[in-house]
Amino acid sequence: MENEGYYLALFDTKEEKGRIWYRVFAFSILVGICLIWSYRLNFIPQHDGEGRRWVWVGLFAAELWFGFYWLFTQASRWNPIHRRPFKHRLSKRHEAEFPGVDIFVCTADPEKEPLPMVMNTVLSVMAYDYPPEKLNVYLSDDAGSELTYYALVEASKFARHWIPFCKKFNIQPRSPASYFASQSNHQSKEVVFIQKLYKELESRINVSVKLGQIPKEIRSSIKGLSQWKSYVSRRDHDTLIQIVVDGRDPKATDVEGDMLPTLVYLAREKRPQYFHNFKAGAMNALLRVSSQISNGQIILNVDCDMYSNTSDTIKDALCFLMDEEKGHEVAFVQFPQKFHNVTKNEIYGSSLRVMNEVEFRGMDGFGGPRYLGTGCFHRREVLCGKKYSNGYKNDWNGKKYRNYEGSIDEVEEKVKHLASCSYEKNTQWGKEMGLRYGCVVEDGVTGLSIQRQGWKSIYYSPKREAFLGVAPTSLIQTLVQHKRWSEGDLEILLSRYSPARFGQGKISLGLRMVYCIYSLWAVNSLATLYYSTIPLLYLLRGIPLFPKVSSPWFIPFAYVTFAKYGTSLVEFLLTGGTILGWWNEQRIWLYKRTSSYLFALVDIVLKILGLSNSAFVITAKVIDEEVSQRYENEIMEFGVSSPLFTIITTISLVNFLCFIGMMKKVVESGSGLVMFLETMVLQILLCGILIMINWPLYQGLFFRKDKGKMPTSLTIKSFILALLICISFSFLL
Ligand SMILES: *[C@@H]1O[C@H](CO)[C@@H](O)[C@H](O)[C@H]1NC(C)=O
Ligand SMILES: CC(=O)N[C@H]1CO[C@H](CO)[C@@H](O)[C@@H]1O
Repeated sequence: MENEGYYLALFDTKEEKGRIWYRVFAFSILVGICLIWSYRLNFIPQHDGEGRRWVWVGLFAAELWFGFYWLFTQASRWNPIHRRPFKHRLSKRHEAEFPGVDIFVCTADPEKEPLPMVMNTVLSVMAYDYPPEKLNVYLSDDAGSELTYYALVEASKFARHWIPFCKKFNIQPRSPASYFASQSNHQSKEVVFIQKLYKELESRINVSVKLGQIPKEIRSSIKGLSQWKSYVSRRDHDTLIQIVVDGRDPKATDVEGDMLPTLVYLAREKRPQYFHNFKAGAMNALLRVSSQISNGQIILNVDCDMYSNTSDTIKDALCFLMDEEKGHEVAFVQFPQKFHNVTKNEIYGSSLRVMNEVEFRGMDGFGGPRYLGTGCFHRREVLCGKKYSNGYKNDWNGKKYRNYEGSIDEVEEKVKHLASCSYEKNTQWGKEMGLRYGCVVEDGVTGLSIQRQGWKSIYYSPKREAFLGVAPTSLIQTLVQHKRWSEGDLEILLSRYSPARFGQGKISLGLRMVYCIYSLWAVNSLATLYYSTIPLLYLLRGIPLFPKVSSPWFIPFAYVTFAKYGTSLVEFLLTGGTILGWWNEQRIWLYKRTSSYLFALVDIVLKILGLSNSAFVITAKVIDEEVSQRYENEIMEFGVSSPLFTIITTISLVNFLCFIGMMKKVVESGSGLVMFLETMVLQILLCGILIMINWPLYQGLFFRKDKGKMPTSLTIKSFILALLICISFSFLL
């Protein structure tokens, strides 16, 4: 019972059980790491035969690095928490004062981001269980494509049937494509009807995409197309804005006569001479334009591939933001980034399982997760630069929403300049207001700068996923995506918001350390590259770099390795993964570290030296049939030539040659065999494990015939490189 004066919170927070045991265990690993360091220090080779001393120092440096990096990863496991919202209490107490919610969907390229997918996302968020007069959906189209606009108009017509259908039968999920995919064959009349409408929508969109234009006979019936008259290219056009559904209009109803959410199409102005700041620029234009149309106090932004899988997510988020006691500290509520198309064993490790279920909970325990750029609810004020102050309270009642007056045309004309290229000149936009510019992971910087102003954030990962997107479906997509992420996160470390800077801002040490996990991804590449090649090359020459089995120093090496990988496996299984999935993830980590992160690091160094300027690459969400087939069968996709591949291939071939060399040694060693095994066992194991890890790569190099195999020219090039490395190493030193 809820009595006056007796306050029941809208959410609760639970600490994870068994934290103490975990801390003891982590401490034991730390002891092991220290022993490894002291082994390296105690046994530095005295005479510098065969460069062994320098190699030794290098190994020490790598182990030192791994040890410190491991410490950062422990910060995220120190204090994990779980959140639980109470929606029924929210509805009971606050139904009348629910705030306006503006939903931003960002798309940038109709070729890489298929229009039906984008429209499914839009439809799924329009169908939220939330008062429609308080719900507003904005589609930002950074390509300024007429076809995207046309698709949105068609989708809005379909929404008139779809939304009442969703509410009447309370169906989940509310993205039509995934709803129909989950239906069996026996369907009611209503489902058949609505599915037919959906198929028509889809085919209309696809026909226009195929034609490359809106069919002539339809053109005249679509409002607002005249705006495209002055359109030159996607990098050169006026602001294009159209209120597709005007939520104020009493005639804008669905087929049951209920109100519809406002729906707005926006393509901000683009000119070649102005830098557009990618998604951050688009979001800031949306923030300004929406403030003049709906001015919702809460902003949800999603990427265009990320549909809503649960219709009451808004209410979940509001529990955290509207809680009378703690809600006023919370700047944003972040939901995990999950994907609907990961296969069982996650061949590209793209479900980000441990990050989502372990590390972000740990961040939450220290004051809040980072902002991921999608699936996140913000307070508008905070996103627009409001600093936290003690005693801050949001007045949920006092705000007007939909505060525009005049006809649609007048409003559109009035807000156009807010999305113009020159608007931000000499303003705080991109600096203190809106999403912050100057970093390829604009979301990371923005979240951090909000936290630095004293705000908290909340991480909530519900059982039934709130948002589902599309994960990369080929190796190159994965590697490119991670190059961007690691590069951006390293930029954060070097920026003025850097988690390494003390003395300003108000975030805890723990949170800074967790941020560093990601910021240091790129730097990890060096130690990994070293560790996965040098010990093998020394194995080739029969020179030991690790303690022998019979030595007591062997124990810390064995313990740390087992404990670390054991924990990693257990974490992976506990968060719902499979053993093979874990194994696949180890491979992806190796590849990411030796290629994506290395390139990111080099790029950053070049940038610091003023020699390069990196660009935002959109990961394509379209894949052809064959690639899709291989993805579903969990066969690794190579297929293209890329320097990222050259490097992993070369390393894997060096590894292979070393393995052959080692086998030769074993065969030739005769009576020295036991001795050889005893002194070299860790290097042999390392070599063997890397061979197993690389197995799918060898298949792609030598055995496969399909189009997804490694291109022959790249294979030859890498083979020559690997041979040169091994030969020069054998002779020169
Ligand atoms: C998405 O929603 C559907 C329907 O509610 C549910 O069955 C499914 O498990 C959800 N997907 C995930 C990955 O949680
Ligand atoms: C875009 C894409 O790759 N979609 C695929 C995601 O995964 C599902 C099932 O695994 C496929 O059916 C989709 O084609």
